[in-house]
Amino acid sequence: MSNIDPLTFPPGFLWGAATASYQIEGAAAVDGRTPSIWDTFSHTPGRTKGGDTGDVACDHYNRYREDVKLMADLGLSSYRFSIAWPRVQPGGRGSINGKGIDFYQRLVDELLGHGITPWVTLYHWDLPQELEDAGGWPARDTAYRFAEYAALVHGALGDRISNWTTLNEPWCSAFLGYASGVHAPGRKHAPDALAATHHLLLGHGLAVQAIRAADPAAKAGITLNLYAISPADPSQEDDLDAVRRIDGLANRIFLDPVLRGAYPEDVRQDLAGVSDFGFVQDGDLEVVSTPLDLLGINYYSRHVVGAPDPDVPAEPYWRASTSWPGSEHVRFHKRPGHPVTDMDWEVDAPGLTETLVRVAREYPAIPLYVTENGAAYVDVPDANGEIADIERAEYFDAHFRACLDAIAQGAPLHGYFAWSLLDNFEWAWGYTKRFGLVAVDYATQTRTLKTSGHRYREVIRRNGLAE
Ligand code: PNW
Repeated sequence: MSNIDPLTFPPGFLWGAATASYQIEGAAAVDGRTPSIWDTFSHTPGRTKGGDTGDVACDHYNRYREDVKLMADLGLSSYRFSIAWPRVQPGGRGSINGKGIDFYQRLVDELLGHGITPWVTLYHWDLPQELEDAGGWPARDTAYRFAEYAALVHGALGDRISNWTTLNEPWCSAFLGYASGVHAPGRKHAPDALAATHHLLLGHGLAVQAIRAADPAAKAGITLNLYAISPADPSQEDDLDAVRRIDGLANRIFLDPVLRGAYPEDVRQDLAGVSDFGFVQDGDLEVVSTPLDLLGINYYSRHVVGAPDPDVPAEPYWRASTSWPGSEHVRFHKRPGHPVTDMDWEVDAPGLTETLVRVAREYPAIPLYVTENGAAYVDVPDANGEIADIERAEYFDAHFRACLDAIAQGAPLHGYFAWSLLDNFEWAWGYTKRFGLVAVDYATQTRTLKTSGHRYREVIRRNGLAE
């Protein structure tokens, strides 16, 4: 895929924006929806910033028409959203809930009516609470329940949707959900995180098979949050080994089983004291590695890691050792003077190029999509109520360039989804972190396109960058 003009994307490049059900929908208890693990978690005191919940969020359930209009104004070619499992199959078992699926029917029709391709994620973290009560992802049965749910949704929407993503970021579901417990369901038992990893991937494979059985032409994939990783000091053996370990737990523990059909041997050894991987049954890895049509990559930042260092300051949760079983002695570093976003994540656009090129070189050929990329910053409206979010606009611009660099180096990148269309419920951070191209005033539910949104519209219009 070589480009004549180095600032132009390949013809047909997909330009999108992404959201997730629990982060935007609200309407948590209407039309038969039952609680998900995120309802339970966010309603448990002390779990989210300020006790924020997704009860109302962006009220997208009631305002989706207005939101689709915003997408059309931006010129999006695609919209990535997720389906709330407890809305369409309350409790995670049994038949489809007509009122719940009807919302997605209306949303999809609205998108298609505006020429926007729906890009569906089946699971963006809102597991029905009943399934968590029955064991959650550490229980093998949840994988079968997920495949059944996938088949139900496909049966209802398969005639109008061709792109299916099974899971969003299983690393977060497994490690933040069951090891460090900073995400729902908030459990803190490292062996469970490994069992959850396997059952998420098994559920993914089973779901792909169910969708393919119903429609051989359906396109199916998974979205992983991948990281560029580098050593604090490349001359130190210990730091290089820390890179190997964190790359193993963040990237390869998902990429290898899904794209190569095996868990990485070194990762299994690192984890020997945590889990014997006894949950892997004969035939599972064939299911997990069911061939895919595409891989979604969510990229935000780089991890810089090294051997333990008593001078390295205390860790924020996503660098906390509890999120990285088997790598407890690794230290995550913050490079002095390096720019960070409001999440305290380092801005590292070359890491996106590196990640895309690495996947293209090291794994079997598969079309790649950036399914999330974006930045939280504190937005300050000016006197006219406009939000001149220059830092976010520059973050996006740098990452568009990183995509072009990856394409120039041969990565088969076919699309890019900005995270996020709207400011929304940022999980454990509640409403305190804003990622939107569109600002949301939660008191009035007023939407305002930010400067980054205006600039994104120009990029989409040109299918490239201005200079
Ligand atoms: C992703 N971490 O979450 C999710 O897919 C989105 O729902 C979310 O809003 C977005 O990125 C921004 O956070 C992540 O701690 C949450 O490493 C936490 C981590 C990574 C991704």
